[in-house]
Amino acid sequence: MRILFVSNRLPLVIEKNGSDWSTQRGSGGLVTALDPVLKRSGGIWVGWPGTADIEINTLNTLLADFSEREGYRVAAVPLTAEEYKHFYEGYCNQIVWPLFHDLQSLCNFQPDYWASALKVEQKFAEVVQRHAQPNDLIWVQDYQLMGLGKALADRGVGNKIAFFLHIPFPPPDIFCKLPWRTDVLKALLHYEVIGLQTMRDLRNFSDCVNALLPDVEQRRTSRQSRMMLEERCSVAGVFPIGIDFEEFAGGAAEPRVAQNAAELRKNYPDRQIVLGVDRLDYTKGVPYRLRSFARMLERYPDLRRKVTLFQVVVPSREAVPQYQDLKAEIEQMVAHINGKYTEPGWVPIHYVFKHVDRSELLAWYRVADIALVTSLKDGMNLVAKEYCACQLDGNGVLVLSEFAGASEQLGRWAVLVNPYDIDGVADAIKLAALMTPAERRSAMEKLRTNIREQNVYWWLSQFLKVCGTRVNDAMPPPTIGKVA
Ligand code: GDG
Repeated sequence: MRILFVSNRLPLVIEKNGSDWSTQRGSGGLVTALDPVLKRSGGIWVGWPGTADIEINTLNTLLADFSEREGYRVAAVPLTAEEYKHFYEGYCNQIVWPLFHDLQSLCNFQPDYWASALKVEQKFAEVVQRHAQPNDLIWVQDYQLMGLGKALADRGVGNKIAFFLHIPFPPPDIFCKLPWRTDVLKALLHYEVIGLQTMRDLRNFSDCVNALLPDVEQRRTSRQSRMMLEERCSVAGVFPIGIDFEEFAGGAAEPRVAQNAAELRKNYPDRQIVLGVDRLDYTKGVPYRLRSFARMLERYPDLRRKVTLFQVVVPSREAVPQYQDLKAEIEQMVAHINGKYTEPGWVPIHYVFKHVDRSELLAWYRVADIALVTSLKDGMNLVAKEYCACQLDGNGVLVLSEFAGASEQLGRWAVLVNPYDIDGVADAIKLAALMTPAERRSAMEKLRTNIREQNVYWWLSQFLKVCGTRVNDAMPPPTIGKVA
């Protein structure tokens, strides 16, 4: 069975240097995970190419070159500048994203955005239909395309169609704020398989279906719910996404990364490095984290000069006004805290606002004594898993938000926090900083074992099994094994 992946963005970045265009492979766990499956199954990836400013023939040539180089086909869904604005910036990022992260006060429920979403779904459906072969599994990714399954069914596409939601699914009292709640829920039930990250999300989804679609008959087991409406049946299940553990652990062991890590360590002698790595996004809880860090310095003066927070914020969605405000807020807070606490030879917060290259990121993961993952809500949070994978010496401590999906899997061995509890997070940083080497190593070993076993290939195989694909045909061999 061939897989046809659909995501909002294609797995590539198109760049212009002077008058020349080029493509680079996109980064991130999803691309790493899906890439070998696509190559093996001769699959195809459908999505928006990431820019509206390119002439169609140039785009087609670029995509053909990319396909040749990567070993699988990609097909573009071109969007106009207005569609980008109303669908992507509007419907996706000013409605669904904040609402599904329980932040309904940040939503902008513009009716035009919904109209645009319906139009864009039709555009995606048209391209998918053009490229789908009769036996393809069509696998749609993430919140931007919740309605695509219905758009495909309406066109008579008879393939098996599955969906995976990377972000949380909200509880009914929040989901019901969505003006198009019933349409979205009914549309989701056109997927045969609906993948969710955690039990929390499955429970919320199932409760929303109960509340809004009482005619749907549900049969629940602990990790799945079979939902039947008229002649259709969908299976909603829990599939926590993993990372390519070996790739991160192996990358962290590379000589260049090891040297980089040793140099970083030399710059922070006798000091614990506390690391935060986040996309610029209000869901990641960076301002609360900074407040907690400052509170820790205030309450525990003995820890001053002994800890330094290295905070990376990666630019993201900067056209959306709330993201611009967030950037300004973070910068003001960093300046304020540093202004208040800096002493000769010690600056409390090192702040970086850029995309750091992979080897630098791995060096930070490897060297950091504590990782602070304090999202207000998160589907999973891959940074938490990547950090542990790169902890080759096993000395690091993971401080993890109880509202990140990762906490369901990793919470037993992390220092769990409520990210809104400023005193609680301040105390958790202190607790982490004072943990003994034996305590740290014992917890980190268990974290790493879990993340290695439930890696991204495990995630794929669990999902494909429920879809009824011949897993071994679509999958690369599992990479569970010895690591450094
Ligand atoms: C969504 C859900 C869910 C970050 N900074 C740099 C960099 N990164 C990479 C990390 C990691 C990825 O970005 C971020 O992944 P997260 O999972 O933390 O968050 P989202 O982007 O919000 O992802 C989330 C995920 O989908 C998967 O299902 O876990 O809950 O919100 O891979 O490594 N990479 C490099 N430089 C950086 O500066 N190279």
